[in-house]
Amino acid sequence: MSLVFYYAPMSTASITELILEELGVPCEKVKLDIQKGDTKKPEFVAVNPNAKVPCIVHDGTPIWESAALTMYLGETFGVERGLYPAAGPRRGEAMKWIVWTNVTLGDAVARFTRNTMNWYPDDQKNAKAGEAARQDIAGCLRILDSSLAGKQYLTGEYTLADAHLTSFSDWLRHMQIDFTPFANVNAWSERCRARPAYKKLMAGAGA
Ligand SMILES: N[C@@H](CCC(=O)N[C@@H](CS)C(=O)NCC(=O)O)C(=O)O
Repeated sequence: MSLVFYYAPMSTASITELILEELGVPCEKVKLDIQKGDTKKPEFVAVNPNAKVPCIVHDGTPIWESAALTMYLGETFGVERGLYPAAGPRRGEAMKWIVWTNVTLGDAVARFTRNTMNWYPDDQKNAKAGEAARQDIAGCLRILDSSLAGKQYLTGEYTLADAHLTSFSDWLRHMQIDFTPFANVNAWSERCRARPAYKKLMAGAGA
């Protein structure tokens, strides 16, 4: 088995890094420096034409998109390790949360970032769009909060869907999004962040 993982610190690849750490699957890690243009180099674009991380090459097949990676790695390595549901309704639930993270929450977060963060030029920002996005993020957190009521994790037991959303939600914290009104989200997040795999990655953050 050969598994190559292309990543950059403090990027979307952190999600896949946590998934691989939870799974404990041996892989060759290739660190790219986005600022130095590594993702745009022809040798990487030949692997991922989107020129983005995360990307894996599993037994010669390139796979990209963090949501696809969590589901693929979960199906391939996670079921036997008790970290991803076998095919059936519970797997459907895990997939629902993984895709929701990237598509629904991800869209609101992308709009919020683009319209409020100081690394985008002011003339490309729209304050009303930024405020609408902030409210959409709060709406997503409300949905998450009520879905977690009476549950330890998204689908009952901890799965890679929890890891995926936990890693993504670190980005929300980084953007100073306040989780405190969402008690269930807070408690769930603390449980996920107490896991050895998460703590290990945080201890070496930026490596
Ligand atoms: N939808 C993709 C997004 C990946 C993405 O945007 N990656 C960024 C880092 S956060 C990247 O590699 N950017 C490289 C560049 O801009 O050159 C996913 O979920 O995997």
